Amino acid sequence: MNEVAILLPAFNEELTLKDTILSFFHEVPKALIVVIDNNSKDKTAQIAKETFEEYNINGILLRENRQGKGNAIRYAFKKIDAKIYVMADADMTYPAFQVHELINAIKYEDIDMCIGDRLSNGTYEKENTRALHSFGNSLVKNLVNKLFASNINDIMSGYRAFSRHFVKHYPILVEGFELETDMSLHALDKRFRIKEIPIEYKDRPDGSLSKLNTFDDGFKVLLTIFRIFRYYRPFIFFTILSFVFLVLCLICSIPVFDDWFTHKYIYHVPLAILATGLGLISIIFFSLGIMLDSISHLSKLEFEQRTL
Ligand SMILES: Nc1nc2c(ncn2[C@@H]2O[C@H](COP(=O)(O)OP(=O)(O)O)[C@@H](O)[C@H]2O)c(=O)[nH]1
Ligand SMILES: [Mg+2]
Repeated sequence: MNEVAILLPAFNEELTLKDTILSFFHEVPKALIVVIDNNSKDKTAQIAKETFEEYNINGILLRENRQGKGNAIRYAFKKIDAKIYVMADADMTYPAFQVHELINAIKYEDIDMCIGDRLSNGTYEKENTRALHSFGNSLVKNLVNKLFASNINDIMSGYRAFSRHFVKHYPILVEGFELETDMSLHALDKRFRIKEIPIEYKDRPDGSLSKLNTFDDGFKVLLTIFRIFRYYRPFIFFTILSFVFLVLCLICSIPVFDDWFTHKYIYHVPLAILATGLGLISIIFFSLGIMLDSISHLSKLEFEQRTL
């Protein structure tokens, strides 16, 4: 089995793929380097093959038809056997020279997921000019840290190392760029051992474009927040909904109660019916919260037993 596999998802990265492969090859010559191509329209696949041949690199080119980084990594996680996995971008933004720090955390400290943290030493803010992107990042980060009582700096970093244990027990259900957040959530929720190491981040070289669209992904951030609550904290989510409907119910019932106490008769019949409906919805949401909370508890229990 390979000691280390370096996974490079690549979608139209002809400008930077070769340099990225070589930079990692230079640091860890024995590692298996895996490029996962996803219907690239440029020479990405060809460049991967040629670079492997030219430098006699222990490399594999995987192809995944379903578009998205999540799909690409999912395929690689299933297909590739290694003791330690590293994931990085194929765009020369992450420092290959720091890969040893990530690998050593997995190897010697029994860490399951080591995150290369772009935010702690300020290089990301300096290099990355997309302000909205940083805003979305910190919104989700703060929420996650509150909900999981954790202290992760860079929840969306694409530079990480994983233990085999993590890789083989991580069901990837996301298709695209939600991947990194999902990894962090899964690791926190299932209480894997996490460590962060500050890394240097460089913006893409001129001419190379990010595959991330700020507007689309801003919307995805909102979806992510919604999903976090729904899947990981259903009790809070449904209790909040239940509370909203309870408040509406109480507001609608004020005139109804007023009628009853002053006239011993109810004149606001439609309002009384509305209040009843709102009250029932509130109860339904609350019950749902309790039920889904039990289900999420059971799934955690089952996961713990399965991964003992
Ligand atoms: N296989 C595959 N890789 C992708 C896809 N989208 C992005 N990537 C790769 O994932 C990495 C991260 O994407 P990037 O555009 O750099 O995102 P950013 O670092 O957040 O700006 C890069 O190496 C991309 O080539 C995709 O649909 N399929
Ligand atoms: Mg990138």
